[in-house]
Amino acid sequence: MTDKSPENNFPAGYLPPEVWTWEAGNGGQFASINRPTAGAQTTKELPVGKHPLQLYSLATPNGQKVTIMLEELLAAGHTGAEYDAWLIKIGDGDQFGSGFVGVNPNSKIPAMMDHAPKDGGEPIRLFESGSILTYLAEKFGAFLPTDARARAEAMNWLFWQMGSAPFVGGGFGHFYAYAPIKIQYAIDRYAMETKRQLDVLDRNLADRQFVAGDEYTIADMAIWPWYGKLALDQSYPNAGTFLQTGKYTNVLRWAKELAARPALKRGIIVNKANGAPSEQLHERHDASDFETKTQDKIAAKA
Ligand SMILES: N[C@@H](CCC(=O)N[C@@H](CS)C(=O)NCC(=O)O)C(=O)O
Repeated sequence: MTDKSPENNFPAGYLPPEVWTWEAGNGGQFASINRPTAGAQTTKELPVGKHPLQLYSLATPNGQKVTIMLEELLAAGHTGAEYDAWLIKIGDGDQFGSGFVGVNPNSKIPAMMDHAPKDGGEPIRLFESGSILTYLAEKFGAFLPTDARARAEAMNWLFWQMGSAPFVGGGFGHFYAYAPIKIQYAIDRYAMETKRQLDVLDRNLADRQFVAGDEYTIADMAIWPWYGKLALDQSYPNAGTFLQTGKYTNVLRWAKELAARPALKRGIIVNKANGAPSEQLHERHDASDFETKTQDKIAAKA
């Protein structure tokens, strides 16, 4: 790779070497927990609770999608969706333990095991939030229309989210909020793309109640933790003002409607390990845990 004006690069004078080499921490916050190789870094088995579904996760937007779905399934009467949710502290490197890598070779939350698959066979491993949502929707016959047209539209928006959100999280969020230095080029590039995506969603929601039509589906559950929270200014400090998210009135209307759902409210605090103590349920093993095991309740008992 050649560059005619290395003084214009950042840092000034930087030229990519012939061969890139890794130095611990050279990707800033979050990259410091990662490295350019895959596989287990420690030997550590995963706990297994009493329920058929075992979730290993953290309440980031990707994790919240799945706990929203599980709570919606339970609220709709699908008792087979009972689950144990175990906390995976990605800042501490839990995702590189051998047990976790066995469930997700990509070392990212969320990951899940189904110990009671429909065919009665061996447990099934699940990773990638979109795959988990689709698996659950098919297993329980819920939140994914069976009509081919409606189903196609739900899948369109589910895959839209999976493909688009990395530009929001890994692009805009990273460079605006987390990078150790503010780089205008990067912030401009990803702010524009994030606003473009919000506009895509806003236009789509102009004449529909939910993202895929008049049914609440896994596409809504996947999109809300990313774009709903961003519109409601619950994602990155000051990002609502910076991106003027209040202008996306259809997204806001939809985001508020979903935020009022009791199952969504429960889902987003499962495996949450930051923020207000009353909104942190580190592990979830029973429906009653919401009443007794949030961090404020645990502190009050101590
Ligand atoms: N496409 C994946 C993305 C999962 C993902 O990026 N998870 C992040 C947290 S939101 C993670 O586990 N990061 C840990 C790491 O990068 O080491 C999905 O949707 O499941």
